[in-house]
Amino acid sequence: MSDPEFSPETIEQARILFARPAVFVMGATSIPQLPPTDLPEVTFAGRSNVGKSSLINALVGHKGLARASNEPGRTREVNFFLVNEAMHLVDLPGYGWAKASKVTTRKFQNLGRDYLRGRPNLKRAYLLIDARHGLKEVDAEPMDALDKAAVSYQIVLTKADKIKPAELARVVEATAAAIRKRPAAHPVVRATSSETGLGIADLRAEIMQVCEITP
Ligand SMILES: Nc1nc2c(ncn2[C@@H]2O[C@H](COP(=O)(O)OP(=O)(O)OP(=O)(O)O)[C@@H](O)[C@H]2O)c(=O)[nH]1
Ligand SMILES: [Mg+2]
Repeated sequence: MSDPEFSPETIEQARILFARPAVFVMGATSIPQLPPTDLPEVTFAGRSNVGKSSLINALVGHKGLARASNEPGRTREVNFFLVNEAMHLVDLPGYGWAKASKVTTRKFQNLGRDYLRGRPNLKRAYLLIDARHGLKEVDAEPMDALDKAAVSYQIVLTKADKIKPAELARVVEATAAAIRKRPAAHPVVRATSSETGLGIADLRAEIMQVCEITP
């Protein structure tokens, strides 16, 4: 089902944009290593294992681009992927990774937090939430930080294929209600599945627009 907010033309332009080769640029383990801020970028943040890397792969139609894995804590760097030489998709390490040592977890989380606060070219942060679980306490901290830093963010529900459509609709609604008073949160909650492709075409169109890419 397509989102009425994007015309068929926009959806098609975005499909073509994301069909162009996407390349891995670099993985930064510290703030000074981050690439220059001359291109627009969007980033994907969220709990470990929520499906950040898989979503990037679904967007660019390339299963092996961002490394995804069942083992939480797979992504340990701030990874930059260049699309059409025009914008970056940024894969962040996950938070709430229980298996890692406290020190390691802190290091990734601080890196993610510093990245989110320090990128003037960051057009939007997508905060990924597992559709089966909805918002959890662990998600409040990043939302507080994004609200405080006035970084525009939007909730994307992942793994929507794992629940029934009626349940998905309920989670979308409950999530939208829960973020209503958050100043930096975009009111629209998107539902996606990297497995079935649900919501991916609309997300491509939105990213194309927020990055102001013109065909
Ligand atoms: N069924 C289903 N499984 C998914 C979906 N997205 C991701 N997964 C699975 O969830 C697991 C975690 O996915 P990743 O993309 O590695 O998650 P991540 O958020 O990048 O995890 P970290 O890098 O550890 O923070 C993998 O086994 C994926 O195959 C989805 O839309 N549907
Ligand atoms: Mg990952």
